[in-house]
Amino acid sequence: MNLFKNINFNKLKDGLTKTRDKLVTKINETITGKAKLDEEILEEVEEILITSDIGYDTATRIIENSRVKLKAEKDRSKLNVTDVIKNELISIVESYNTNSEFNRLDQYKPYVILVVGVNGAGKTTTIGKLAHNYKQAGLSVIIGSADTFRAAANEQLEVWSKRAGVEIVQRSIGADPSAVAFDTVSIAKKKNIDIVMIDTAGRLHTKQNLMEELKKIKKSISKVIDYAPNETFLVIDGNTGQNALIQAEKFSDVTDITGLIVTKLDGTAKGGVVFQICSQQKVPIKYIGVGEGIDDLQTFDAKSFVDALFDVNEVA
Ligand SMILES: Nc1nc2c(ncn2[C@@H]2O[C@H](COP(=O)(O)OP(=O)(O)OP(=O)(O)O)[C@@H](O)[C@H]2O)c(=O)[nH]1
Ligand SMILES: [Mg+2]
Repeated sequence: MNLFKNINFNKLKDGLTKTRDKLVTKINETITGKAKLDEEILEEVEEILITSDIGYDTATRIIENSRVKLKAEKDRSKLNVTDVIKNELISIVESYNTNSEFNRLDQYKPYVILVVGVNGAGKTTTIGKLAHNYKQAGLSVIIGSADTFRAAANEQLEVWSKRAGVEIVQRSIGADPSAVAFDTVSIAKKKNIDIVMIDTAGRLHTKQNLMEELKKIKKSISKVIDYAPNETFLVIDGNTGQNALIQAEKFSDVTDITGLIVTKLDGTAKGGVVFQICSQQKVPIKYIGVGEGIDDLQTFDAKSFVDALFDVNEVA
């Protein structure tokens, strides 16, 4: 499912400024003005990659592959060396980030998306942004507030539903989240709505009972429509760095995660974690959040992401 391709290069580039400073600017400083790109420099670059949340294994692999490629080439100019590293980064993201489920929307109506993640990761905001994008793409959308723990959660989702101009289903605080999910999907089925999104309460991946509750929500959805949910998106805060990987693992243990959404890539210097996630998770990153606004959700695309990260020119 890839109904909209929302990539605003300058916005992405702007958002990645801190990560760029940590990663690309340092690499540039290391390789600029060096007469010979020897082993020592490659090791320095490796060090920069490791300390930029790319992770040890992934950084080592990037350098190994770059070394092999550079050996075969005579051109050791700064531009070429940067290109080799860039291409390695792109291929890491691309090889693990195959979007295989295009155009399934015709087959499944409603198409049901469950959104999960730890507290404050950006689930509700992301649902609002997604609702807006789907609506713009001409689809009918309904969102269900299965975060029944806090009164503010309902209000927040309601604000987003108004912004996006989509219907919302909610119940009072303390209601069973599974019941809200059940209701939302039932209404969608009755009204022939295209997309259903279910917002869930933030849950720590270490709290077993809350994690178990996800199974219950999922089960209640499939009682209404046996094929649903079509997707379970895990929302991860880009600031969490290494912990993002643990979250992805733990959530995958209790439910089948079909896609990742990495938020708050604006304003963090830890954006390098995206490469680590791509190389260690079997689940693709679908979207990235680069701001709090309704238009600040972008389709995740390997080449645009790396190009934006390495583009050191002033944003026009
Ligand atoms: N800068 C920035 N802020 C974001 C982004 N996505 C979400 N936020 C902010 O992060 C905060 C938490 O977002 P929510 O959507 O409430 O997160 P949540 O996962 O629903 O939180 P809980 O329901 O409490 O678990 C809000 O202040 C959002 O505006 C993003 O991509 N960039
Ligand atoms: Mg929320």
